[in-house]
Amino acid sequence: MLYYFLVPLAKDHILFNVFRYLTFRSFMALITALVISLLIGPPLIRRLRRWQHGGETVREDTPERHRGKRGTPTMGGVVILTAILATTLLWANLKNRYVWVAILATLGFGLIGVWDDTAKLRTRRGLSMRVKLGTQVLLTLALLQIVWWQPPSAWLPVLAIPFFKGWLINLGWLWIPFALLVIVGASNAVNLTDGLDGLAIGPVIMAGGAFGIIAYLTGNFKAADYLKILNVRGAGELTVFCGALIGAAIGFLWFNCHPAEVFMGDAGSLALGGAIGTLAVLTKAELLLPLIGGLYVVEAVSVIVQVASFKLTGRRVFRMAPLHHHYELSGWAEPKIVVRFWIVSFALALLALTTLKLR
Ligand code: 57M
Repeated sequence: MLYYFLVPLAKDHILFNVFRYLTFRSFMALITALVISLLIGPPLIRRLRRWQHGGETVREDTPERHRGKRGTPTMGGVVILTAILATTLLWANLKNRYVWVAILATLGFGLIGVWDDTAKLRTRRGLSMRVKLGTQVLLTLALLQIVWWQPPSAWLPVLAIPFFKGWLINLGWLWIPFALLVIVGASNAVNLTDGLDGLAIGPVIMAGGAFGIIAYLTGNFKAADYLKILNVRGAGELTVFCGALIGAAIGFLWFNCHPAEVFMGDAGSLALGGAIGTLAVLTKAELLLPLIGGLYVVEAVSVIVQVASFKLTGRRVFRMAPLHHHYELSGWAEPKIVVRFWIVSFALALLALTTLKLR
């Protein structure tokens, strides 16, 4: 919004020219989202605690040390959503189609999460997997139409292979189900990971930073040409969205660090995963997502391996899945698990960025 109103003033006052710069607006978005989340966090958490009459219940089969978490309010994701959406509307160029796809993905997945969280609080069961997945698929297909048809973008179905400069695969219409899998998969992988204080939100900060850099480079013709990556005109504006994502995530971490005052709920985990998956698709970094969101992938794969092994052999591979519970039952303290998982996540995000040069 500020872009729309202030950039035209640069004709009379050169100072307003600064609002034209992506770097300035992205940095200001990070600061704005951080301040918003820190300011609205306390009153919202108090309201969630009051409304939830003692917060989340903890399942019987959850590791013993989670018993003390009973009563922690959930749906703290509303803090994250508010900070991201308000900040992006304030600092991004709202004539940019990709910004709207990112906003609608975050809001849409977040509303599905709110629906599931309120159902869980009311009935302790939540939405059925069929309803939850079905609404996610319909939302994602609707979003993909926005980028697929207006105008038809030649680069969209093309996948760039990391490490191999110039190796491109054109999926054609198959890109639609592929992009659907990326976005819905990312959303549910973050959801599975959100099982320890700060565990899911930390890697969001790293993913926001990595995708912010990738969006900036992908949207910059000279940089994309130099790095031999796909140039997506207009994708650079997603850097502002990534600034908001990072700021909101840091602000939420202030309340979600151990011992957590609030859980993000599906309202946060589905929204953040949907946002990260959408960023990967819009910046043509789909094949880098398994690195940038490496922790989420490992957590989801640990569940798949555990369930498959149990069904096929009757034996578990891990003490408990997702992987963070395995380390809990191995005696690791919660903060130790979280910080070590963050370190791995950070290293994987850095590795992903090096592939932009090592090609
Ligand atoms: C999402 N939710 C947390 C909180 C958060 C198929 C199976 C792998 C599904 C999986 C499952 O139920 N996943 C749901 C994980 C829950 O967190 C809530 O959910 C929101 C995220 N969607 O925002 O509202 C609990 O996690 C803890 N927590 C924190 N700090 C946080 O900041 O401590 C969350 C956020 C919270 C709190 O205790 O209540 C969760 O763990 O349910 N199931 C599991 O993950 C279960 N694993 C399991 O059953 N493994 C089996 C098979 C199925 C693979 C096996 O290993 O044999 C574990 N989770 C629970 N109980 N609750 C273990 C059993």
